[in-house]
Amino acid sequence: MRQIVLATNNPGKVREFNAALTGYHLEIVPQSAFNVPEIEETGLTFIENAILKARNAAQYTGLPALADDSGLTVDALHGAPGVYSARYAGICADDRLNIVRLLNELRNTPAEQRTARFHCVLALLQHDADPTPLIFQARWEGMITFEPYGSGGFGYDPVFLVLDEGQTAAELDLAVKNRLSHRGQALAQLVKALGTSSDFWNQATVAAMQSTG
Ligand code: ITT
Repeated sequence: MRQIVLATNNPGKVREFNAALTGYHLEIVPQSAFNVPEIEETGLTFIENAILKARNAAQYTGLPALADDSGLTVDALHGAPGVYSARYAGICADDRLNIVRLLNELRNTPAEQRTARFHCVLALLQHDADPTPLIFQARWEGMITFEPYGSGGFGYDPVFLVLDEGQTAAELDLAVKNRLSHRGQALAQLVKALGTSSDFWNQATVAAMQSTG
């Protein structure tokens, strides 16, 4: 089993990674198992923040690290909340308060103008000084509803209407969400790339041997 530290403190993401990556000879260990300290997300792009988080976890654990930086962009809000999705209602915000703010910002926006999408960037670093991180990104189109529906998922899922399904992301089974979602699609790219790249693992092994002396 190849061990990778998952550089997230979001239990919703951990659930989705575990479900999507079972059966691939990867042992995905959340960074909480190593007490990795949280790093400030100072980037202006999902890519910068994903690399910051993966590098932090790789540095702390000496393991290859995978990070997910993701968020929602809403056309009527000129792309907000974007990279600030997790803290849209303030630094101490939770999912419920973020949704309250989003629905409030959109209170005068009619149904047809409520187009939005989730973005996911995955960054996989072999070690903390890896100059060639593997980056995978995907998006998932939808519309913002006028009120929340469903109790699954996390974040903005209860207000993210998936048009083809006629349901919000919070009403979908985890397996269905993982097949369609921004994260599921980015993970599928990652699995495909790792399946064809023994090089990644060879370099990660060398880096781990060097860091343990
Ligand atoms: P980590 O940085 O520890 O991974 P985080 O929640 O702070 O956790 P981000 O900075 O990437 O992660 O913020 C992503 C936010 O975007 C997340 O908190 C949700 O509000 C939203 N989001 C991302 N993916 C989502 C999904 O699949 N469903 C609903 N909301 C999602």
